[in-house]
Amino acid sequence: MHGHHSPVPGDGPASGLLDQVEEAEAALRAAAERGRPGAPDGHAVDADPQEYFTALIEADQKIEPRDWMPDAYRRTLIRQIAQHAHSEIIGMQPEGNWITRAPSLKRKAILLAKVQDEAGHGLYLYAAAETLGVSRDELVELLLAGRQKYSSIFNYPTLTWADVGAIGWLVDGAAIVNQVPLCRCSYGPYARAMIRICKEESFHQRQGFEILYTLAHGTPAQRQMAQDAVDRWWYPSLAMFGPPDRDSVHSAQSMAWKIKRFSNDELRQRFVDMCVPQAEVLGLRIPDPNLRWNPERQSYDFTPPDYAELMRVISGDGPCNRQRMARRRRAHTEGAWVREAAAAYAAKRAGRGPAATRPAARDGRAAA
Ligand code: FAQ
Repeated sequence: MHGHHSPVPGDGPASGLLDQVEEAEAALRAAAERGRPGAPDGHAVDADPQEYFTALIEADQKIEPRDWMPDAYRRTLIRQIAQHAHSEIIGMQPEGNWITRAPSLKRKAILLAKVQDEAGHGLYLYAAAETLGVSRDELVELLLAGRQKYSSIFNYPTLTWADVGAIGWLVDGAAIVNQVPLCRCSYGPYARAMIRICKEESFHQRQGFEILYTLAHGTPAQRQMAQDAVDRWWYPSLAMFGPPDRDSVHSAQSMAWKIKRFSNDELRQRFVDMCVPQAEVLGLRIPDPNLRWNPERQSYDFTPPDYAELMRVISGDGPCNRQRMARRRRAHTEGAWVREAAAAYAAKRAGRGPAATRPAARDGRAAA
């Protein structure tokens, strides 16, 4: 119908977005081959560092860990990447809640794989943040002390099996719409991590869509369960994109630095436009009486989420904030022996010389 994203299930609801990930990957390679401005040998020796940084950004080159960067750029990236990493780790909880109760062995295996992917995304992101000069331990401490955030969305409860479908379709859908442009982020390690994450997220969205499709075409009770889940997850998913542009404190600077490529409201609109035709395929209703196609804007008009609620949830007062943090603290304490054992193992391997350490370092197990 309208829009470029095919809603046909076999084609995958996010296939248009996957093409954009491929393009971003090609752009990353092209930037590396092009070389850096004014520096045929890869070094700009006499340039003013601030000017050179700006020139790199303007030329759509990537900033790499070895490069000089303004302190505020570094701090912004640490804030955003850490928040993103924490979201992946905390985000394992709402779905983890259903691993033991998934309706079949197949569903259980798929959900288990998805939740494991999220742990992996957290690790790529912590590793990207570490290239900015902080350690994963410090970031975890900041989260546990309540001094860094994670996404508001993971403070909502998963009441039924259909919620696992709604999370995949809507929450992962929102995550991809937000994250595909981050594949073009100016900071190299973050952009590269996002490419891999987005490819995996598109599978996540597909599995959620498929769960909802199955329920929506099942018994009346299953259909009702699917609709109820969509009714509860729609507005919290819209709120994931952050405050409206007029209240977004970081957007202007982050866009100037090409960390963000689109504003919160632009991405929210894109998400709505992607979901409407997909909801039609699902046969489920988006719970917004004001949702309608606007031919002038070539987009859907919609009711925005309750931003006062978003602010309450962000500041710690959502339905599950306390439970999520308590469980994360407990898991951290109970996991201390695993970290100690991994560190002892890595030290032992390191003691055996480079030939022995190489395989362990390569598959990442040494980085406890
Ligand atoms: N929740 O000035 P802005 C996933 C904060 S997807 C909590 O607009 P910015 C995958 C914001 O940090 C979820 N806090 O900020 C998955 C700032 O506070 P600060 C994770 C929010 O950074 C799926 C303040 O409000 N995705 O995990 C939220 O320019 C299923 C002012 O806001 C990412 O993190 C919110 N919704 O734009 C896993 C993507 N919105 O830091 C498991 C990367 C805003 O000054 C299962 N991040 N805040 O104290 C971003 O794209 C951006 O950081 C935004 C916010 C768009 C989230």
